[in-house]
Amino acid sequence: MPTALVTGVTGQDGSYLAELLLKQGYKVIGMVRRTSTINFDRIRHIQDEIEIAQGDLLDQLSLISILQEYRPQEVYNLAAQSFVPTSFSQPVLTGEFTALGVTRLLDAIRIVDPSIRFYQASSSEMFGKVREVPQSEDTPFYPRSPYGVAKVYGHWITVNYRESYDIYACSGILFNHESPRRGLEFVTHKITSGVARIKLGLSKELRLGNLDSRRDWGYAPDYVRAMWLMLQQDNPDDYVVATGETHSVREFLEESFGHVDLDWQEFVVQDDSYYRPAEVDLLVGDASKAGRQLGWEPSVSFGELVRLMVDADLEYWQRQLKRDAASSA
Ligand code: NAP
Ligand code: G4F
Repeated sequence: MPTALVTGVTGQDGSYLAELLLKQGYKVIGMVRRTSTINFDRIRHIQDEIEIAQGDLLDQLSLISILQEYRPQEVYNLAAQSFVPTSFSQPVLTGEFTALGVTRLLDAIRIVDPSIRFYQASSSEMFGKVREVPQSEDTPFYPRSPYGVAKVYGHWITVNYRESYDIYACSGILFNHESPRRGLEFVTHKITSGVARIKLGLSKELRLGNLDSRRDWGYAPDYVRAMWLMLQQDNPDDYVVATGETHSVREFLEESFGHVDLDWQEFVVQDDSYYRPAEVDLLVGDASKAGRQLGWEPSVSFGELVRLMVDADLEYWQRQLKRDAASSA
């Protein structure tokens, strides 16, 4: 039974990747950082099937100790400060987690077992002010946020350790991917949760920032499959993972409010406080290399993604309403 370590297992991608690895017969070690309140909402259903190891990307010794104790063959580094606006207000902390954290983990691998296969969660945010359309593995980076800058560092240190120390290290340049498990602060889930609340009479408005930016939005479970495929090849490499379609935030609004027969323009309020100091206007990926070499392709369309997220939020808020009604009866 192979063993895999997943950092960021409590996050959106970590939870889906842990499910996939369990299905493939792996022993899964999920690294979690110490918090005063346990935050296992996304992994509660598999909590008994995985092992939890305490560690932090800020703490070198914890990373070395986990590798020494569990001896994984594969390490997926999904942990990061992943919210772009926070990277503007906490740029140094973002650099510590999202940039230097990658080096700490790669150094732990180099010290404990350089034969470990390593996946780094790189991001289309690295393309930022895009140099070409669509963006591929060969497109130059031009990050537009401290988060994007930190991810560029994480990407290149992964390439550098591969070339310097012969580590099987891959960087997956993943475009935005979403699901009902997406953090509520990200625009897709903020919108679909808002739509459900408005439909059920729990909210009257939805406050948003820039509606013109365009993203290549895919479905998270498809994207974790690409991560796993990258570590199963003969040679390590870097891959763009994307749908190849781009849509504006406005289109996301039309589709999601339209799904419940509402007109988004009656409910959305534009709020300057959600604008960023620098914006990434347009992302659209060319995943043809992943298609050719990994046999990967997305399985969920933009419309399907929006609808499944709205439906999941409607179900969630309906359940909450029933619970509230039962407890006040
Ligand atoms: P997410 O939901 O924000 O999850 C981030 C995870 O990192 C959480 O489990 C968090 O733990 C953990 N973490 C944060 N700081 C840590 C630290 N110092 N030590 C240990 N763990 C720490 O992110 P996601 O959407 O699943 O994304 C996974 C990875 O892919 C991230 O690296 C992200 O930057 C990258 N990425 C995401 C997308 C996307 O569209 N989702 C696209 C490209 C790249 P807590 O639960 O304790 O906070
Ligand atoms: O959902 P977002 O916050 O995602 P963003 O900034 O594209 O970053 C996500 O995708 C990256 C991959 O490219 C990941 F690496 C990163 O970790 C993260 O998962 O914002 C999307 C767009 C932006 O242009 C933003 O300005 O939506 C716009 N937006 C408009 N109103 C908003 C809002 N974003 C948020 N979060 N909240 C708003 O109210």
